Amino acid sequence: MHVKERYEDAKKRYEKAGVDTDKALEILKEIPVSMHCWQGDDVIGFDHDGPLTGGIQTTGNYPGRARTPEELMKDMDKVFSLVPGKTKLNLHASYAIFEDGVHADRDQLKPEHFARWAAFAKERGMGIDFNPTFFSHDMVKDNLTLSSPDKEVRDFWIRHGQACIRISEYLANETGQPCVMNIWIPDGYKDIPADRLTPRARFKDSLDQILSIPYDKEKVLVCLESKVFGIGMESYTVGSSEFTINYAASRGILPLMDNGHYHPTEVVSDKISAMLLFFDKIALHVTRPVRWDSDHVVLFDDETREIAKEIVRNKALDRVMIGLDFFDASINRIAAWTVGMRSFRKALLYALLTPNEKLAGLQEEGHLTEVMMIQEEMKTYPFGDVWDYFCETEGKPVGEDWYEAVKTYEDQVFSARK
Ligand code: RNT
Ligand code: ZN
Repeated sequence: MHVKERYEDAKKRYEKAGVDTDKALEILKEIPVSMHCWQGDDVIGFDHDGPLTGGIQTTGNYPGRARTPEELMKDMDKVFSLVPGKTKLNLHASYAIFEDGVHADRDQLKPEHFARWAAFAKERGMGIDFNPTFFSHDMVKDNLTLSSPDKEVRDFWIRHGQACIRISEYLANETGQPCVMNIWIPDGYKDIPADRLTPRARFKDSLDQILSIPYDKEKVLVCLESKVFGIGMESYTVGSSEFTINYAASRGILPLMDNGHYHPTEVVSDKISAMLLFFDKIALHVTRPVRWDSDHVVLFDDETREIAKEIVRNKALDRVMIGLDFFDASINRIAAWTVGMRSFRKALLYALLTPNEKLAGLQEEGHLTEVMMIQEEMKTYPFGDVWDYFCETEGKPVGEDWYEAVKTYEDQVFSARK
């Protein structure tokens, strides 16, 4: 049976369950998902030679890592050709492009250092999200940046944060789409600290200084990402969940939740509704923690589906800024990106194909047996037929066909990168 015929059959089955598949697909293709540039080069960037620091780690040594802006852009284009739906580009400050070799330090970065990225996104009709890079730099002293006791260190990173707001506004102006600018700092201590308050007070003050410069709040959506621990910062992080939520709420910025940044049995899917009651907008880093914040490739798994359901059924598609954040260096990086992007889009489709209102109504009336029964039965509905049809109508490969393109690319392009 052809993709279209399979779709027509599936559509009838979903109709009986109270789900309009055509409408679901219309919504699905417009949901922006931000693709992080850093999967392509193991979070290294172009502005330094040193290693990845800040308590995050890539493991693996698969051939083909992008080493230049040209290689990274080319790799991303390959991914874009395999991934259906609306995509945004997520950049880190460390991916600045210095023309004619004129280097600028992090606190001296200017919009011009991102002009080629702006042009790249514009040509593809994409928006750009942005991140200051508070790691992999020698001004990170003793794992501290904005919370450091050393004023020189703090001031350097405050200037970096301010520079990034200006760059974010420039990117928003260039692309005509708001720029989500996420602040994450690694700051923390390996062992039990003697003072948990003072570093947090300094972090708070540093953030206030970053946000004190004028910027257009419609165009730049500043976020703050929390984290429970990092490698080498196991006992304490300055930017804990409580710090971040309270800071964001009191300053009118967005909290960002990364689902690798909580205690192992905590789930972000359960937090979204609570946050939506108090924030106009929130942001997510969707990742896959395996035993720790390992940043494995996002899959179409239970928690990913549950996160997507919370966004869809709470009618929060324009209030939750979705970005992916993973970096696996042990497998083909184009495939890693493609699987992650396709998986999250699948999760969104799964949520859109769930009879959400009917289920909520049953819950309200106390029919909890039926809620469980329907949720289980929906799992074996012909979801794959709708997904395949979506890929086909978007002009993207159906099923595992995309992997052929990745293999050809690996043979032709990666083999020359040794
Ligand atoms: C680190 C945070 C952060 C980074 C990226 C590269 O634990 O998740 O978001 O992964 O900024
Ligand atoms: Zn993150």
